[in-house]
Amino acid sequence: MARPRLFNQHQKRFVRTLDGEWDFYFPKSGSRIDISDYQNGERVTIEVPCVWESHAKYVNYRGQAIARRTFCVDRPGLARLVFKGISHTATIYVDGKQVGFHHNAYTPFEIDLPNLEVGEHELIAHITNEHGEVSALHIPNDYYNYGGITRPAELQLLDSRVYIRWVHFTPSIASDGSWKANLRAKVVNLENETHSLELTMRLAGELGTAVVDAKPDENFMELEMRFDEGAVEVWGPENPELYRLEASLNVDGTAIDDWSDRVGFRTVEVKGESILLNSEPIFLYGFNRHEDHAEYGCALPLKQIEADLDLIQDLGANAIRASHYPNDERFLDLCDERGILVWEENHARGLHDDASCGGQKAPPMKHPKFREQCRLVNEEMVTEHYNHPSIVIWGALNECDSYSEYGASCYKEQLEQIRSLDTSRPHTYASCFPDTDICQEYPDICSWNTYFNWYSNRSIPEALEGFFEKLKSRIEGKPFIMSEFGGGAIYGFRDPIRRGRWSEEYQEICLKDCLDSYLSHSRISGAFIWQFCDVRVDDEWAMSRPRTMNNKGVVDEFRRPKLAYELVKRKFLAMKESSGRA
Ligand code: ADA
Repeated sequence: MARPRLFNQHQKRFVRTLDGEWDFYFPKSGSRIDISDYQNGERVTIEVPCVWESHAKYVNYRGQAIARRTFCVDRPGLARLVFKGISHTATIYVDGKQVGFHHNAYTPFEIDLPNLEVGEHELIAHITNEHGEVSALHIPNDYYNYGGITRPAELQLLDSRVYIRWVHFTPSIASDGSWKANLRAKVVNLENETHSLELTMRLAGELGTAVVDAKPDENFMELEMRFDEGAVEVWGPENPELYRLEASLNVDGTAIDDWSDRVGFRTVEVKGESILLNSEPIFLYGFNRHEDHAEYGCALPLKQIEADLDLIQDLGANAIRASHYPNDERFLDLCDERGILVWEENHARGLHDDASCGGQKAPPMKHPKFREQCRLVNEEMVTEHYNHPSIVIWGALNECDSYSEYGASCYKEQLEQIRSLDTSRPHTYASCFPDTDICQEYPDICSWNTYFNWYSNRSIPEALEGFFEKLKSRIEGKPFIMSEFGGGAIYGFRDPIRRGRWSEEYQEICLKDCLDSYLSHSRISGAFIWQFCDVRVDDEWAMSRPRTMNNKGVVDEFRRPKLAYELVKRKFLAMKESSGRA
C-alpha cells in the first residue's frame, strides 16, 4: 500500500487507502470496453498502483480498461476520493453513476461524494491510454504513455461537509529582514447555507487566525504571519529545514476539519542573468528524469523513487528537471527533505504544428482540446504542488511550436497563466529552435536543449559561441539554462578502442565535453544532463531508438550505471566543492 504523501495531512479525517487489488477488465478483442458490459471482458486482478504493461499479456496494450473495486463507508457525512494519478484519462463511477472525469496521467484529482449512504459501494475507473482524439498531450512520444492507476489513491471520510481543500504558503523577506508568510486557504462548503467559521494556522510556533463566512461552494481567505529574523531556519540544499503548517477549521471553538502540509522558508528569483536562491546566485546542475523503470513503468513505488534520489545525490547533483510532466508528490516530498532543487513542468513534449502524432486529426497544438488540456494541467500542477520548497522553477511546453504566431500565442498564454497562479517562482520553457524561436521574451529564464556533439559532431566550445551569438539579442539580460544535452549508450556495449557511437565510451566523451564547457561557462546558470535513466519509448519512436528505448541515461532502465557515471560524479562533486556547498 502506498501513501500519497510521506506524511499524514489529516488528523480528523478518516483516511483509507484505495491501493491494493483492483479487478481490471480488458476487451477480449480490439481496444474498447464499455461500462455497460465490462463483465464480459478479460478479468485480471492487479495490485495498484501499477501500469498494466507490467503484465506480460498487456505489455503493449494501448486501449481502454475498466478497473473495479469496492469500498466501505461506515459513517454518514462526506466521502472524498483522491487519485494522485491515473494514466492517462479516466471516467469515475460510484455504484454505476458517473461522479468524475480527469484527463492527464500526471496531475492529481479529487471527487466529493456528499451524500453517500453508509455501507459498501462499487468504484469503477474507465481508463484509456489511447492516442488520438482523447488527448492533445498524450501522443506517441520519446517516452511511453502507460495505462493504469499509476499513483496512490485514497478514500477520505469527513464528518463535516465543509472542509479545507488546500492552504498555499508564500514566504518572503520583509524590509526589516524578518520573514513574512502569506497563507491563502481554499475552503469548500458543500452545504446550502453559509457558515461562520474560524480558520487557525500553526506554523513554527506561531498562531494565526482568520474568520470566514463560508458561503456554499468555494471560499478563499488569506492571512499573514510574521517570523523574526533567525526565528526560523532557511530552507536550502545544505540545510533543507522543513516546518509543518497545520490548519484547523473551527465552529464555536470546535474543529470540524484539519489539513497540514510541509513548507520551507526560502526565496527564489531572477536578477539580471543570475538565478538567486535566498538572495545568493545559484548554479543548477543535475539531470532530466522521466518517471520510468523496467519493472514498474511510470508507477514507481516509493522505494524506487528513494533509490533514484540516492543515486542522484551520489552523483553529486543539486537539481532535477522533472521532464516532461508534473511528478509524483512523493518524489517532491523527498526532494523537499533532501534539499534537491526541482524544475517542474507541465505535460508537453514536442507538440508541433507539423509533428506526426499518431492518428490525431489535428497537429497536437491545434488539437481541439490542446489549450483547455494545458490550462487544466497548469492549474493542477501549480495548485497541488505549490508548497514544495524544492520546486524553484515552473516550466512549460518543452520543444513545442515556439516559432509560429499561433504557437507564440500559446506560450504567452500559458506562461501568463502560470505567473497568475504563482508569483513567487520564475518560469521558463526549453526550446530547441535557435533559428526560428520567437518566444524568448515571455519566460523569466531562457532554457535550451542542445545536442551539439550527439545529433551533430560539432566541437562544443566552437558550437557554443556560435549558438550564443545567434541567440544574443533574444536572451540578453535573462538567466540561461542548458536544459538538455548528452548522448546515447547501450548498457554493456564497451568499445574502448574505436569508442563507436552507442558505446559507453562514446557517451562518456560526449558528456565530458559538454560538462567541461557548460559547468564553468559565465553565461550559463544551469546544466541538466539528458538523462538520468534509460526509458521506454512509444512504438512509433522505436525505429529511431535502439531497444525501443531512449538510451541517453547515465544509468539504464534497471539503474545499472554506465561508464559515464563516474565521470559525471567527478564533475558534479567538483562543482559542489567549488561552490563551497555541502
Ligand atoms: C529532446 C526532448 C527529450 C528527448 C531528447 C532526445 O530534447 O526534449 O524528451 O527526446 O530530445 O533524447 O533526443
